[in-house]
Amino acid sequence: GLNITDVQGDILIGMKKNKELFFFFGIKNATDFKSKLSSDIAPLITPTNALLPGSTPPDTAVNIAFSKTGLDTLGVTDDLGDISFNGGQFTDATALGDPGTGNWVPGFAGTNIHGVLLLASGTVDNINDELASIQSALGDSITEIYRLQGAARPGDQEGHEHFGFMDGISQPAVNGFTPDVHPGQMNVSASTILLGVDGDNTRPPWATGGSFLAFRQLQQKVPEFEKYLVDNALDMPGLTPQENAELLGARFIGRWKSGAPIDLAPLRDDPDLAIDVNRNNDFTFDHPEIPGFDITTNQTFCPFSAHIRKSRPRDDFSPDESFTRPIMRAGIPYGPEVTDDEKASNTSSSDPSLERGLAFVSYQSDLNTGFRFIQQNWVDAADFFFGKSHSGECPVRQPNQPFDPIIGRDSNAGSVAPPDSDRTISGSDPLDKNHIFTLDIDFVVSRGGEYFFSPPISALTGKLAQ
Ligand code: N7H
Repeated sequence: GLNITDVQGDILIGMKKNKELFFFFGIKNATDFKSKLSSDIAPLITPTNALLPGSTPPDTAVNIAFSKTGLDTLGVTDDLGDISFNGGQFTDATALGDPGTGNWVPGFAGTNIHGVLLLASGTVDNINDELASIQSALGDSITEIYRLQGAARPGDQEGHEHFGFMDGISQPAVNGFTPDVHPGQMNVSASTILLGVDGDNTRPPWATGGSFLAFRQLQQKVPEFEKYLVDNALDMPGLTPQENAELLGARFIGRWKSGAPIDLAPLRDDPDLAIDVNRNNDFTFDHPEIPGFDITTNQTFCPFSAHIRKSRPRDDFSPDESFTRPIMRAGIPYGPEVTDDEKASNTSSSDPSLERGLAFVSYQSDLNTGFRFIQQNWVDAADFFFGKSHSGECPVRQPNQPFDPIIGRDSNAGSVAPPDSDRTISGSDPLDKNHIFTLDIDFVVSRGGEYFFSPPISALTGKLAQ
């Protein structure tokens, strides 16, 4: 079985607090750091079992993870078996579809970040207290490079990301860990998330139970997104203009703001469906109940380009999702609510203190088959799904092939076609699948990030402290 007492808490279950701080640091003195890591930090790290229902979670949950240059600095040079981790995210920017690194937060540019502390609590005060005691323990052995404060959105928007959509609904069920599996959840081997388990003998033994953490700071242009939906509202008879704008947004994501999947509620939101865990994930994009329904051409329920379909194609790999790319998502929104001025001008403020978005976190045992694969080969790839181009079987990118309108970029990945700066998609209009939407603005802007290894807790007093 899995030794979950040794697995950091954020990986399988998530620290799930209202506030979460990401504190990125460089290691200045490896010898001092190692000794403090073992004596002072390791005891603070929150294991999975402490977050299970029925246990009393700490006021502030703490996790820690290291970049490749961080492990190198500690003298830990074992190959963990992940090329993307070894290269770091900065060199990966173009491959991920970022238009260069000009928009990157300076701290992420390069390979200076050695590690990240993740602190989660109900209040920022708790987090700051915990951070202060960690910093006083580590003293001059580390230096702060950057910090990002995440927070759940207020009031009834709690759990919703900044565009207004409920997040965190669909997560893989990990065999041997997830207690009750809900219909539609992807069943995966623990080895897709954790290193060294379920027959994976390709990693150093000390890394068993660890996981790679992909961090991305993804800015969201909320007023611009809202305006785009209004300006390009659909034309479904019987719906108000407002409902037609909402419908377009739902078809961009694949779920309504409530979380109800459009594959089951194609025309109108269904709040009861949204909160019913036995139904809100129980769909495949196929509709055998409808005579003649063809999953390879029919987009009336869910467009091929919808964010949740691009990132988890379900029965598009029919019949059994055999080609799965599971990731555990553990992100949190950051930044304030949209201000009245921004609303009135339909424009995001350039004031850095008003930047908002998603502090994206995903865990996987191999970045190149997890986050990176999804972003590069599915989300950014206009010619995915295979054979589902709208304009015929065309190896060259056509202007109407489907990007993910939320996070898709033309990185030219796996495609023979040149990158296209005007993102154009079709399939989003249920009345006319050839209706082309020109996404003349990026609703999500990458501010960069880094790849980390979240080690098993035993390594903090063992391998990493030696
Ligand atoms: Fe996505 N959003 O609000 O638009 N995402 N995501 N994501 N995402 C999901 O089903 C969003 C991003 C996945 O199993 C939902 O839990 C935003 C990246 C995957 O059916 C919503 C951003 C990557 C799923 C959003 C963003 C993914 C998923 C529905 C960036 C990976 C599960 C809630 C700012 C490369 C799919 C849910 C499934 C769901 C949003 C980023 C992947 C609402 C705003 C970078 C695998």
